Amino acid sequence: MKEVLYSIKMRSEKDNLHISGAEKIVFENKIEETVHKLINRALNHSKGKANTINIKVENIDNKDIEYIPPLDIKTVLVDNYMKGRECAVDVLQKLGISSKKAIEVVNILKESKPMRGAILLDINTMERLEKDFDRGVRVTNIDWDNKVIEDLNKELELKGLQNDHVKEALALASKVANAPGMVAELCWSDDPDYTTGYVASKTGGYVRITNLKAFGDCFGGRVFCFDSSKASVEGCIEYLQQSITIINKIPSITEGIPYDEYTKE
Ligand code: WAQ
Ligand code: MG
Repeated sequence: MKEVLYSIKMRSEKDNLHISGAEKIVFENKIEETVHKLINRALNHSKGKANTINIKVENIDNKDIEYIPPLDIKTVLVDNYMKGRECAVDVLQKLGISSKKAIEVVNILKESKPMRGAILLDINTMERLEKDFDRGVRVTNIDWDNKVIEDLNKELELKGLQNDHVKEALALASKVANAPGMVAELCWSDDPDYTTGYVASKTGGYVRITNLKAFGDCFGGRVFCFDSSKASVEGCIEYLQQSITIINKIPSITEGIPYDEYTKE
């Protein structure tokens, strides 16, 4: 008999402001350890100590799980966040978004308010499509397969990328890129001590950009660029918020390249 898996969702707040969240899928014998780690994360966060922590543990039906591979990882090295944002515009343009719209996508994230979910943007009209602008769309039910986690850790360690941000963001971005109608995702963290962000897409992979915001800045977020002519927005939101996805392969990881070399590619 197959072992039952559990989805664990954590979100924490301080005075109604989002501090941190997490999505995990684990076997029963890992529930306690995982919940313990997530509570510690919420209580010892660079954005402040949470005063409300919500944890939800639900068992999931194995037959509902979709297994997908991760996006491949590239890293572009930039000297400062201004260059990084220029680079993000370039990557978005490579994915077929016009330069005017690509600049607007970066500006939308720059000007966004703290949210626990992501902005869902119609790349044709540049309108936001979330039902609740304060919350955004929250991607749930996503994690790495228990069977690949050890090899993944080794591979990331080898490339100097072994941290929770990378693992969690790559899993999330791989699911987002697989959503119907999705063109690209732009992200940088709201954690003041984490300045690396990325542009991810099914065709371009997971392109990390080493600096997308100033150190100490606690504004960040995600913009999902969606093409409303390719899929229904309801279907896309349903996929992101309801479907259960497990990443069951190891990504290929390319050595970091300086921005001026990347633009020649
Ligand atoms: N669904 C939708 N949006 C989310 C989710 C989610 N499950 N989790 C976080 N967000 C949004 C929310 O607005 C957060 O405030 C924002 O993203 C940033 O989340 O390769 O750590 O967890 O080195 O702070 C990317 C680079 C790190 C990693 C991103 O984001 C690397 C990161 P954080
Ligand atoms: Mg954060």
